[in-house]
Amino acid sequence: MQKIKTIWFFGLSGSGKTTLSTVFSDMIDKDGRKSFLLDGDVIRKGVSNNLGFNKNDRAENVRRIAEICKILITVEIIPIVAAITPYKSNRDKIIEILGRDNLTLIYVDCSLEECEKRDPKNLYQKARMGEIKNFTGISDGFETPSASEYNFRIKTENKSIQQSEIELAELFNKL
Ligand code: GGZ
Repeated sequence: MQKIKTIWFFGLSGSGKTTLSTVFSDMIDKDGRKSFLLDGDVIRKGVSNNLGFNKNDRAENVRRIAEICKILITVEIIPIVAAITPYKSNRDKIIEILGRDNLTLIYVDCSLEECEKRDPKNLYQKARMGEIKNFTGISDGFETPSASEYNFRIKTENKSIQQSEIELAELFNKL
């Protein structure tokens, strides 16, 4: 991996973004380079703690993350993002901010059914009961990307974390 690019993992809640982005960040660090992980869930507890989950707030959240990536790149730290980034307009915005050539978009592909089965934080269950509003996949949309919208797709359904790690290692070597 020569040029410093942002690596942006996107997909449904529970698809595996946090797990894969953490593994990827470790691979970069073991390679002797510096990375910084920006996880939507964490960002929303600080930088974006005044934002909710309506369309405008999601757009603003994604914009802020992209701007942080831009700053990290100036100090030669590889930004690794894990954020749902649900709409095409969100993906277009990060391309506008960072530039297509400075960005590797990785779609973490897992069906809603499987994500809901995993439900590690019981968020889907709460969303089904109406306790969480605008929940992606349940009461808010996720626009499935066309192939031209991402550089790589990792399917996590029916796969162990170890299998996905092997795919990530292959991907790492291509970057
Ligand atoms: C989606 C929600 C919601 C709603 C709370 N919709 O899987 P998680 O728990 O750990 O990560 C999700 C995170 C979503 O933040 P992002 O910054 O990735 O979203 S976006 O890119 O759309 O701005 C989820 C949790 O917050 N969460 N409420 N209503 N996810």
